[in-house]
Order: sequence, then C-alpha cells, then structure tokens
Amino acid sequence: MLPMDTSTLPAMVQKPATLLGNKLFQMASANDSKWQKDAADQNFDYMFKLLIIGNSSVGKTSFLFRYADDSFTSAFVSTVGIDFKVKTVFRQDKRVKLQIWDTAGQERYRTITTAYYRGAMGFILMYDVTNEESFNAVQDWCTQIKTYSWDNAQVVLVGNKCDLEEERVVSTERGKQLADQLGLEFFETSAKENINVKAVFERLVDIICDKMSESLDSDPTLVNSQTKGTRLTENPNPQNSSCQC
Ligand SMILES: Nc1nc2c(ncn2[C@@H]2O[C@H](COP(=O)(O)OP(=O)(O)O)[C@@H](O)[C@H]2O)c(=O)[nH]1
Ligand SMILES: [Mg+2]
Repeated sequence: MLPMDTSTLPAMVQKPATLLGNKLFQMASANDSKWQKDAADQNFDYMFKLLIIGNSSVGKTSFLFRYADDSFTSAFVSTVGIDFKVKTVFRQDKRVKLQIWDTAGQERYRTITTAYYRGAMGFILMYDVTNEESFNAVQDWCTQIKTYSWDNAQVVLVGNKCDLEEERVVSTERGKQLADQLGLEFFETSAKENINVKAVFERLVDIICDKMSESLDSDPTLVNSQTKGTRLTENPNPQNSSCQC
C-alpha cells in the first residue's frame, strides 16, 4: 500500500475537522483570510472543489460572479488575485459547500499549474459560442484535465455567451456533438442573461454526488478509512475518467 499524501486528495471530504480533508483544510486556512472566514461555516455535509477552465475571455469570471454574487459587468476585468468563491447548495438532501476556483489569468498560456487541478472534483470546461478558437481549444483543455486531475473528476462542457445569437459561430449542434464525443454533459449558457448558470452547477454537483454514491456502494470504507484513502489520490494516467478525450 502506498503511503497516503492527503495534500493530493480531492475535496470529497466530510466536515473539514474530520476525516481526510483535515490536512487540506489546515493548509488552506494558514494562508487565506477568505478561507478562514468561510471555513467558520462548518454547517455542511460535503465540500467540493470545482474549477472553471477554458480560453481567456470566454466568460469564466463572469460566470462565477453571476452564480456566486448574481452580478454581471460588461467591462473586461482581467482576473487577478481572485482565487475562489464559496457557495453552499442543497442537493440530494445534502448541504454541499462549493469552493469554485477561477484561473487568475493563467489560462492565457493554455497551461495551468498542476497545483490548481489538485483536489478538484468537478470541472466546468467553457468555450465561447462566438469564438471558434475557444471551441477548438476544448480538446486541449480536456487533455489537461485528464492529465492532471483526479481520475473520477466530473466534467461539464459549457458554450457560453448564447445571448449573442447574431455573432454565434459555433452551433448548438456542434457543441452537442463534441460533448458526446468527449463523453461530457453539455449546456449552453449566458452569464450576461443568467441562462443556465445555476443549472450547470447543480448538474455538476449531482453528477459528483452520483459518482460518490457509486464509489461508496462498491466500497463503503472508501471515505471513512484513512488506509483506503490512497485510492482517492490523483492518478496522472486515469483509466476510468468520465472525460473520454
Ligand atoms: N454577451 C455576453 N458577454 C459575456 C458573457 N460572459 C462574459 N461576457 C463578456 O466577455 C468578456 C470576458 O469575460 P470574462 O468573464 O472576463 O472572461 P474570462 O477571461 O474567461 O474570465 C467580458 O467583457 C464579459 O463581460 C455572456 O454570457 N454574454
Ligand atoms: Mg477571468
């Protein structure tokens, strides 16, 4: 059995003071005042770390602000210094705390530090329906997820800016086709008009919860046993990733 490195565990944890998330929680709280504030609310059953990835300017930051704060600004504000936002949702009788990470401009280089992927349980892979290049980059982003994330990470493909119908260059059909090909669920959204934003997060949480129950059904000791915790570590070459790319 490999020694367990809890720093690489996905955030599929129960209360942070308990079980496998303990070390992860302590590490984050040491450096981050936002985290300390939000961590004070320990009234949740699960915490999931989610990432929004995709080319620069597809609308990731806007999407996060729309969901977390219900706000939108048409000014392009380059993402600097924002690490994550926290939001708690109720799904399947569970109070699920979401820690949603934005990419802080790193996406410009199409490579994001592997530390960013560490521990993520879900990804929103976003392109812009008015930008062909962002659509063509989806495959690359998918490969990055497959390479750097936990093998059970769940991914939803999102075509954002669907409010800009006249400027659209990627049809809904092509989006769906690519999603099918990659084995992902698919949504078209508008952070501006608040179309499908909540639906994307809720669906992602649901598929993570379903995946978790499947894992727990097949091995109920998975979450509760520290010794079996090795199975939750990252796998750089996943065999059963939901992402088929
Ligand atoms: N029309 C429209 N514009 C959007 C939408 N989402 C984002 N934008 C705009 O697209 C630009 C880039 O958005 P931003 O969230 O900074 O993209 P990021 O680089 O992926 O974080 C900004 O000018 C936003 O106002 C949307 O759903 N519809
Ligand atoms: Mg941004």
